Amino acid sequence: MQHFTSIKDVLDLSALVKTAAAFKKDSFAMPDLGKQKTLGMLFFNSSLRTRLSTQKAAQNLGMQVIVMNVGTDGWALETEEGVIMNQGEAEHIKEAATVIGQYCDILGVRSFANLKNQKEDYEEKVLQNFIKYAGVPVVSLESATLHPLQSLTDLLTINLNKKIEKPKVVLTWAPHPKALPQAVANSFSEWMLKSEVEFVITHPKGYELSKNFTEGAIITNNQDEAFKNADFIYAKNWSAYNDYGKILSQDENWMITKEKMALTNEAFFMHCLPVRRNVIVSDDVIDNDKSLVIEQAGNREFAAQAVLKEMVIKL
Ligand code: SN0
Repeated sequence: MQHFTSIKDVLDLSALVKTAAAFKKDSFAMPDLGKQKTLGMLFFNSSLRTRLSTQKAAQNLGMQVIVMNVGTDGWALETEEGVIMNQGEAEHIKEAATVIGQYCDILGVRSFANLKNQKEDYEEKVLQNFIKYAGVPVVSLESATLHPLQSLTDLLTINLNKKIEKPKVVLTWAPHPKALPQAVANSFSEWMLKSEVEFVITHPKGYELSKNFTEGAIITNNQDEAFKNADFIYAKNWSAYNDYGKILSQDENWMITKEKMALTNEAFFMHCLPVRRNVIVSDDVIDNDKSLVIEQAGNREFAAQAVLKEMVIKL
């Protein structure tokens, strides 16, 4: 694996999930694989799980890790070609990425959608510029449109908990006070469509995701209908894709409650975190023993370790 920015970079999905599961059993199985290799991690946005789990994963493989919150500590970066830089941005991404690339062997980048310009976000300008100029393999730590480390974790978590060969997995939109990116939902959909699951997406009208990531999924605006016979409920808020970045509904009837979960086949509850309690999900659901959110977050370490392993052996 050279770069890891979407499921398209994965040659053998089931082998990658198996590697992650093996690291969960023995995370120090390859303590020297990444010896004298450096992982750099750049955060343009906040992070808790991604930052700590990826750092831990790299250290399990014997890598060195350097981390920078570029969004707050770095110079504001210009991404346009040929502009006169007499505004706020102090440094062009061309120099920044090329310089940072000299300090590391693998570079992780987190850069959320700005939710103002659909075309710019979906072109993945920041991520693509790092791939172009850093000169080292790049791993997405959540980009404008995708969050593949999260999705690999989610698939691992589903596989470790499923009771039947082909479980029904439902991605459901849930309300949120802020406009959030589509990245987690896009990515989850893309990964589920390549996995042994029956995959259903449910959301209010207007919250259709980009077809590029959802082609082949069963999509319904009826949440109760979607929940019938579900084995896994994966909740996530996202802002509208077509009416780009807009909040079209805050309908609290879409919150995941005990009553909603009673419609399912005793489904597990999943969310990538951070989660707004009693907005996305009620306390009694997230605190119930069917909630996988803590295990899911724990699995982030092993998913990241599997990806870094594949990247390190290609260096
Ligand atoms: C991010 C998102 O993409 O939705 C990261 C998820 C892993 N979530 C948020 O930004 C939540 C922020 C909030 O205020 O609840």
